[in-house]
Amino acid sequence: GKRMKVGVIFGGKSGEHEVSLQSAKSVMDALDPLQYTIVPIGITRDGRWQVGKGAIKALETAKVAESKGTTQSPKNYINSTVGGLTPASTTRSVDMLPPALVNEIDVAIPVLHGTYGEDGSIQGLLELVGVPYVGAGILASAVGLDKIVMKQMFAAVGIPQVRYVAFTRSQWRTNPEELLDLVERQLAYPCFVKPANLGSSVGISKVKSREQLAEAIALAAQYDRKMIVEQGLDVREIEVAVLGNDRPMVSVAGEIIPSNEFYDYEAKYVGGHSKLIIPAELSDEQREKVEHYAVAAFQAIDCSGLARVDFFIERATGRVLVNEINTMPGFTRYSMYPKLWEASGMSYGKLLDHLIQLALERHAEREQTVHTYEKHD
Ligand code: G1L
Repeated sequence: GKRMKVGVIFGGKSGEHEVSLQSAKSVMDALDPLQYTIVPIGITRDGRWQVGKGAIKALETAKVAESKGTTQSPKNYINSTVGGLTPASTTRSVDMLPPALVNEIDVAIPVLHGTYGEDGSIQGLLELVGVPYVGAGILASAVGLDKIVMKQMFAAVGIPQVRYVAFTRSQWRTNPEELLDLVERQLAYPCFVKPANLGSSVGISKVKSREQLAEAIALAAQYDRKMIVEQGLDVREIEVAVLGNDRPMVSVAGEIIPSNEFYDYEAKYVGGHSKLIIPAELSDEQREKVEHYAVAAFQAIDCSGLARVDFFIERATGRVLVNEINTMPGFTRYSMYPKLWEASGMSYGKLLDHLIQLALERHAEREQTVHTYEKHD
């Protein structure tokens, strides 16, 4: 048959531009050229679309030019803006999208971090233009990026989690002392302070006193409107990969042995020396709980395609707690998610085949839904 045209969307404005490029390259390298024609679709740091062969080069050289202090505009860009950097009149229309995205591709693979990639924005755009895409939809993407809403969804279906206190920047500013009292009533030191949103670990602190707590909240408040303080526990960190739509499969579990005091930004994205142990050593009972709660978490946020579900196992009690669900996990060949499937017998290339199939199935399922209302007689 004819080769399927796969648009790989990558880059974007947020902090993890490089991570996106690395994952996108991994994906494009692994897609079987006999089955797929790849259409690279880049978003530059300043929010312009960059389509076709030159896209990856242009995004890389744009960085070099930037650091030299020159603003070199790439040759084949389509002058539209994803962010709010140019006047709305020139940017906020659907016909400013790259024609390839709308007319050419059969399926899209969004490989984007943060603001555009995993908060549901790019998914919304793809829904609007009617292009099937890999991974979670708008709702699950948005919920998966908001730690507070995520925890509320998990709590609603009885998934065990660590104790936490959630609040807004404005609550903090209005009465800091009252908030510190509240946290100290609910939790014990050490605890973790985190912005509710960010996909990465920026603005996260581990605190051991009221003074540190206040400082950490002030820091987190710079990164988000909403924040969370979580009970620190002595835990093992276990992760599993979930793959599917309505009847998702769960991979073997992996364990992360962190290199630093906690799994921070450095360890997570800049190489780091955290070790992965696959399969993780778990009791049968723990393994069953991990598998059960992984699917429960996936379904609680109405996820589709894929997600990595991260667990804590409390050393003192052996209790299994869900930490978070990540709808856009690291996705190079060496990332936990693909490695977990590799260990479960599915190669990186086959995993991509599977994800593309799931994208098409989800799209077909959506098209079966009636979107109009007619009076029945
Ligand atoms: F290929 C998938 F499944 F669609 C896919 C694409 C991208 C899975 C995971 C990711 N991950 C990311 O894009 C990232 C948030 C790690 C930035 Cl590279």
